[in-house]
Amino acid sequence: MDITLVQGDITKQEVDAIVNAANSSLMGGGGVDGAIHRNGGPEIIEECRRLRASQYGRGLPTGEAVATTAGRLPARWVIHTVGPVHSPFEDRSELLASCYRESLRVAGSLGAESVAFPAIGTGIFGWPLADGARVAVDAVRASAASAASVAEVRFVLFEATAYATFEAAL
Ligand code: AR6
Repeated sequence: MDITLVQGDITKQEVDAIVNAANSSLMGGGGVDGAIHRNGGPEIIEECRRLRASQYGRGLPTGEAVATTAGRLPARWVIHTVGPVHSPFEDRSELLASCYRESLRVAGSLGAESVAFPAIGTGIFGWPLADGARVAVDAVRASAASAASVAEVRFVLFEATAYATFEAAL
C-alpha cells in the first residue's frame, strides 16, 4: 500500500473512495462534511437518511464507518466516519485510529483501490494536528492487511501547516 500526501480539497480527488469526517447524525455539518454534501449534491444526504432509518436510528457510533454513493463527486463512494471530539482529560486516540481502520475495512469490502482521507478530528473536533497526524499514519500503516484491494491511501490536507505536519509524521 502506497501512502501519499497532497495539499488540496478532498472533494476534487479522483480516487475510488473519499472519507468524510462526519458526525453521528450523518445529516451533514461544517468543514469537510459541509464541502462533501455541497459539492456532491443531494443524493448523498438521501442515502444517509436511508441509512439512519434502516441501521443507525441512534446515529453512527464514534469510530465506525459506512459508505454511500459519492453523488456528483469524481469518487465512486463516500465513506462516512465519526471522529472523537478531542479531550484534554482522556486519551481518545484509539477511537480516532478506529476511524481510519474501519474506513479502510469498508473500502476493502467495496473493492476500492484508492482511498483519500482528510485529517479526521483536526478541525471542529479540536485535535492538535501533530496528534491527529501521528494517529492517522500509524493506523493506516497497521490496517494495510485488512484492505487488500487498496493500493493507495492519499492524505488530503487542506492547509500548508497540515501538509507539513503529516509529512513529518510519515
Ligand atoms: N478537503 C480536505 N480537508 C478539508 C476540507 C476539504 N474540502 N475542508 C476542511 N478540511 P473538520 P472534524 C480539513 O472540521 O474535526 C463537521 O461539522 C480541516 O482543515 O472537517 O473531524 C462534522 O459534521 C481539518 O484539518 O472535521 C462534524 O460535526 C480537517 O479537514 C465535525 O465537523 C478536519 O476538519 C467533525 O470535525
